[in-house]
Amino acid sequence: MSAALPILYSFRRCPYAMRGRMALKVAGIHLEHRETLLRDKPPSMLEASPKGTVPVVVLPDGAVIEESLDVMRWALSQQDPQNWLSPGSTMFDLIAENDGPFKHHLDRYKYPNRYDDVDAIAHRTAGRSFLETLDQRLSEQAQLFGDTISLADIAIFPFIRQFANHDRDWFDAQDLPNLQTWLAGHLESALFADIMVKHELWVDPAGPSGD
Ligand SMILES: N[C@@H](CCC(=O)N[C@@H](CS)C(=O)NCC(=O)O)C(=O)O
Repeated sequence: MSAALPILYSFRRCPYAMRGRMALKVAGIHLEHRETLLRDKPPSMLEASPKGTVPVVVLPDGAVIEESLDVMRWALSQQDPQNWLSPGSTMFDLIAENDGPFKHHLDRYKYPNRYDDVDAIAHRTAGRSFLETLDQRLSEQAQLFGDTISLADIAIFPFIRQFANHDRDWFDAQDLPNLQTWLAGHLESALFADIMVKHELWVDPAGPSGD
């Protein structure tokens, strides 16, 4: 009989799920991948985690991990072969800036129609100041916390990818050479290619799925 595996509920294009998947992958965690649709979440995922965001990990003992940074920390606590945790807690201030103010501007830059009275370009300008902060750090070192990859790089780059992709010509025209090189390196990595492999949609035996 094979041992039960952790279950991952995920959505391919979600940047929070991407960071979780990369940490799970680098830690070598074997798991059951359940690909979801955000507009049609599986009942068993909502039962485990009623707040309804991905990623969610359900461990064989029933414990539920429902925040992407907690998924990363859990995976790396099992095994951290590339020392992603080595910079320590200092990483979390920069990640909080990404997940808070930068994500706020990213959403309003990308989807101004979802909000009242929003000027997308003003939010692009505001978001750019975080890009400058990162570019400055990367002028002195190859990655955000030294010359090797840490949890912070992996936690942050999926959001910079989204910001860049919204208007690639604009992003490429900015004077942010260190950030552009850093982003390109992560997008070209084998790890990113691995976690972007397409999965069939998971059909929940526990309930109706589809329209
Ligand atoms: N704080 C959460 C945020 C996760 C999150 O917001 N994920 C989005 C997708 S990128 C989601 O699941 N949204 C729910 C929905 O759109 O219904 C985390 O870090 O895991």
